[in-house]
Amino acid sequence: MVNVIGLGYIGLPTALMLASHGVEVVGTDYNKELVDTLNAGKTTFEEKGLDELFCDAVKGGIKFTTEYQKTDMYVVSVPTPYDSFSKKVDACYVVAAVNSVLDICEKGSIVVVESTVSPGTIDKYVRPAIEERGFVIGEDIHLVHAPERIIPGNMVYELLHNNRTIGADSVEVGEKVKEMYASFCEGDIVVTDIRTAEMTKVVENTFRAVNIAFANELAKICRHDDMDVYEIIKICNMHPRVNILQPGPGVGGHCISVDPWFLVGDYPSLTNVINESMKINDSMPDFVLNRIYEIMKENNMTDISRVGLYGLSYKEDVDDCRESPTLQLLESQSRHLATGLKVYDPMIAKDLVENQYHDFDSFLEDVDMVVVMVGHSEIKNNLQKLEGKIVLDTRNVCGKGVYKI
Ligand code: SAJ
Repeated sequence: MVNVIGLGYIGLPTALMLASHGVEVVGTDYNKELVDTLNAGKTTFEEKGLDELFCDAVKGGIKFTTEYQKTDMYVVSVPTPYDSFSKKVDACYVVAAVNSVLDICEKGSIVVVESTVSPGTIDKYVRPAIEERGFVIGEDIHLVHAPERIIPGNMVYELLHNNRTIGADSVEVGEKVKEMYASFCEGDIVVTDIRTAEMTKVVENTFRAVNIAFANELAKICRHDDMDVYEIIKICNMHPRVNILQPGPGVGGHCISVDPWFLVGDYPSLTNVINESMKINDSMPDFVLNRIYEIMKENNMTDISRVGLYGLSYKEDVDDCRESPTLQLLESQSRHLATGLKVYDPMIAKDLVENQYHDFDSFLEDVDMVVVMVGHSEIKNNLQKLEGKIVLDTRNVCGKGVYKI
């Protein structure tokens, strides 16, 4: 039996995937409300294919509970928040989960940490916590780090098809964990050591962050001299060795906007490119806010409450708002003591911010200018609704003839 600890964005799909491929799974989360929702037959977030996977997992006998289970295999997928001041990862939830496993596990159990951690976290925080309890690692308990790689918006497909990395102290234990993941994973599974696995995960996300920052910097250069950044990127990408990403209103989500800071926090004097890249990405919401003011001026608009932000989530077709550029922009606006921007997102049912609408048409009625912050399918399929509005399209989904970043 596998006990998956933490049923959030990664733990839940992983538990469901295992259970729908013949593995006996119990999912544990300390949030009773979340467990009750799952036991009532409902999933807890929007994700393509998740509901179907949930049905298969229920047929496969998955159970959800707040209790840790006595077994020999644990997968820990709890959050790893980072301290925005020190830029360091906070491993407290991982350590707490491992401690709870130690309270109950069988001798020789394997604990697989899936949560993203900064390189060295397992050695610095997890091993000492285990040893302090008198357990001998490698005998009483085995430690493994198997960082997840799935992208929100295409999680189910990527869980099945992405290659995976497993970091373990011994090859035998690594191979045992590989066997578990191979129950559903059709990609290659590489077994390496823990430190390398920790580093690869953070490096992958840092690679993407730096490349997005490059696109964002190009957007700023092009804006400065009124050049079309999208046309330039399109032509550059026709070169066989160039593949530039897309500029946007900022970088959100709990991965790419966070993980590279772990490296900056740990190696401050060695991370110039990464540090500058993160600063460029973080500057984008303010850059968009300035664009809004510029465009309002150009159009003799004075009332900011006639401007609407389309999209609150951190990217298209997901309902996850963590570190979202729209939230960052609103925060920056309120720091400048200006408020009044209207907001609408078809994926967000809850009231999260002031002046939030839940119906596209009423939102459009109340604004003269629409700022596309997220390119949800809804807007891509309803571009005609924007006719007659001033449009600032930060995602390049509205075609030509509108303002861009
Ligand atoms: N973004 C841009 N321009 C681009 C691509 C993305 O501005 O060209 C923005 C998005 O709008 C979003 C942010 O960057 O705000 C991040 O989105 P994303 O789709 O690039 O990535 P995430 O954060 O959803 O998922 C990433 C993935 N990592 C990599 O591709 C290296 C995923 O595989 C990881 O599993 C995930 O982080 C994670 O959990 O670490």
